[in-house]
Amino acid sequence: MSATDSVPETTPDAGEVTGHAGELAVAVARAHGVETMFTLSGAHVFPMYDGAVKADPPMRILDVRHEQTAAFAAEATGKLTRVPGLAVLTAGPGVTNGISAIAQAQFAGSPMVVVGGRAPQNRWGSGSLQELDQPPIVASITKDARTIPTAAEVPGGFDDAFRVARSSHRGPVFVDIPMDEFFNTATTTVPAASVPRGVDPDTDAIERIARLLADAERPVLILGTDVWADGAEREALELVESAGLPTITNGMGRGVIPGGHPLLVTKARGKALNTADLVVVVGTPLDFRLGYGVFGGKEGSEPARVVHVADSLGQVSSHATLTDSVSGRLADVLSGLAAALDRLDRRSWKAWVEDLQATVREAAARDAELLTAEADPIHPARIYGELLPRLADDAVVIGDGGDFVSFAGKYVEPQRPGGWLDPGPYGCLGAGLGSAIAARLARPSAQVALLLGDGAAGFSLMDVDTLVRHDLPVVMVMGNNSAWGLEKGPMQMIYGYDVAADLAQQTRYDEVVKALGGAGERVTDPAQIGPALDRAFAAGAPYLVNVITDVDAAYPRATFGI
Ligand SMILES: Cc1ncc(C[n+]2csc(CCOP(=O)(O)OP(=O)(O)O)c2C)c(N)n1
Ligand SMILES: [Mg+2]
Repeated sequence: MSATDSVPETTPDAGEVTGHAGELAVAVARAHGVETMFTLSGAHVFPMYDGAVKADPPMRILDVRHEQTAAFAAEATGKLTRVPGLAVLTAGPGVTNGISAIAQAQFAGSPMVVVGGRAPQNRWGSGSLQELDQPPIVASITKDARTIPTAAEVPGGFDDAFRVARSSHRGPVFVDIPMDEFFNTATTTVPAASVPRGVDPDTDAIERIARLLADAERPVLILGTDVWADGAEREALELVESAGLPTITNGMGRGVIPGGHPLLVTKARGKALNTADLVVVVGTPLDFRLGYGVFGGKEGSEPARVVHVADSLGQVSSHATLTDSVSGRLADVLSGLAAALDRLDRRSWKAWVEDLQATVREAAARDAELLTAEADPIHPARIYGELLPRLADDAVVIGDGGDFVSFAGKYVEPQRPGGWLDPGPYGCLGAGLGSAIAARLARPSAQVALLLGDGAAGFSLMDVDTLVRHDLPVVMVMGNNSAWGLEKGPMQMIYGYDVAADLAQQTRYDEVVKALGGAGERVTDPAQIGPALDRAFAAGAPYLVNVITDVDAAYPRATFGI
């Protein structure tokens, strides 16, 4: 885990400084723990570059080939390091190109600050280049979006932006600075950077929820992204182990309970959620990924009681029928629940846990068949059969694709939290290269494996150029079924035919990566996947393993997210 995972709660007040707005902005970002700005050049934001170059030590400038990559890299940095990522986007099209990633950060609760260039104030209304009023455009997909009107207000405005982005519930903040003021100089103070501590949870509610757990016969705990984002991963594991609670993880909650742990029952998810009598959901919304918060009631059981635990009041579900809820610092909620449960007499969950464990074993045996499939064309699951044994405990695994990434969600059970990046509930294709760039920087010595659908790759593959220019080795593993598979299957199901779902056959994306200065190969024989992955991990360069897969091996999907 990188040094940026631990940020001091406050940094000393840097005192009075004189500089142009870019220098002031960089000083504030650095005080908040930012190490890199992700950007694509535009004159409106030159002062940020000058500020980065002249800082002591200089701040890293990571320049990309599409602003979506800069913004996705900032989002992924926020997810991985829990320090807001910083994207610097030039005025107008630079900002609008970053919008999907900003929306994704809002949906996923990822802390990030996006700095936009802005046409000069002294010409506003005269039609200068890219004169776009940006805050109203991004207001609905950010926690805050505003123009900082003068250089002297930059330190305060930036500090606010970082504090808002990293306070619960986390998310993106947008600021822009008119060009004339960006180049202007001011003498001002750079405030001490403080990390918001979150809200104290209601201890009565914790006692009530502990009582519900103690009385439950078939409880299930679900741990989501905010368990990691809120720094509650240790307390979560302690609660699970001290109480013996069967647990399912999703999003960045994956790895909080390590893969193979006897209480991790994600592989028995259907049985667990269909027949539980109490489901306690922590740090993730009750959205389509969790059946909108309706559990139990199957196989002759009663509907389950549902408890929602969130990092902040606004995150507590308003649509689901909740038996109880609590909001606030998740570490305090989880340690409070462990302590309260310890004091209570509770039913034994032994038979329930053993039942789920038996289901996990059956599912694992079924998985093993596909993971070792010899099928020709290759079944996408076989790729994971080869990848899993090659992943180290601290690997960062990133998914950008449809069905191919759904298979990853099924088979990859990380050993540690903070190493799994999926797009989250916004589900935007194209985050792949930006996320991989961020992961390589945030975890310099870890494996970074980017799982790419052939369709998804089209959104960001040009940023292999960025990997090459900045010497960032990443292993890209492509499930190439020559189609938008996740759309082809459902369209067939609904209409009996499909259109707009096929891509060119077996495109040599590996040759594209080579042309950009990386390396790669195509694989058509299942026995060659493993050796190809070994070469990729040993390459020390951006490397694409382009595995040609069976388009008919669709992911067996129970929900389409509607
Ligand atoms: C930006 C964006 N456009 C379109 C979609 C709709 N979509 C979801 S999955 C998918 C297919 C992805 O194809 P590919 O990456 O090749 O993965 P496969 O399903 O074939 O494994 C599409 C088009 C989306 N989620 N995001
Ligand atoms: Mg595909």
